[in-house]
Amino acid sequence: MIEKTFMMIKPDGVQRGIVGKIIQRLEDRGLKICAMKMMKIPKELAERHYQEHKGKGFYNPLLDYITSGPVVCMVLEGENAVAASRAMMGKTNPQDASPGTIRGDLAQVTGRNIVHGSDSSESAKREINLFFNDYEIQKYEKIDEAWLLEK
Ligand code: IDP
Ligand code: MG
Repeated sequence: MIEKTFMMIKPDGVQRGIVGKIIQRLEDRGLKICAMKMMKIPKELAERHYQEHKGKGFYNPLLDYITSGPVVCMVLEGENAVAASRAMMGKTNPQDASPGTIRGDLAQVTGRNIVHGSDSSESAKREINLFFNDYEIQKYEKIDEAWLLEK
């Protein structure tokens, strides 16, 4: 099933200069970039994005972390894009993330795990709407689609 997901390179990924490396992995997998922008997340948006974690011990540090500098937000499309991108990210705690995953290769601790990705198609829809307007999300065909997908 072709679907969209929301992904974000967190402030530590931007500061560490690995934005290109992370995007390269997503492009290499064949995920289509439908939207992309850099922004510094306002506190209110961070609270809405992470509302499911309100009340947890890591909630306030998480808000501080995610608002600490610019992030790169993306909408990606592909076959089972939600699960595919989660698998590419690896486990939340980089110590548990397999080598070959973004977190397993490029991060060390949960509080600085460099990427966010939607965990279900419902959260993907919610997060895409939270971060992007319709006109920012591009609809286009890529020339490799006939070779990448069974179309
Ligand atoms: P996910 O990003 O893999 O979906 P969630 O459980 O949704 O993981 O947590 C959201 C984010 O909150 C994590 O990516 C991480 O940055 C932060 N976080 C989660 N648990 C902890 C923790 O125990 N300590 C510090 N930060 C945490
Ligand atoms: Mg999550």
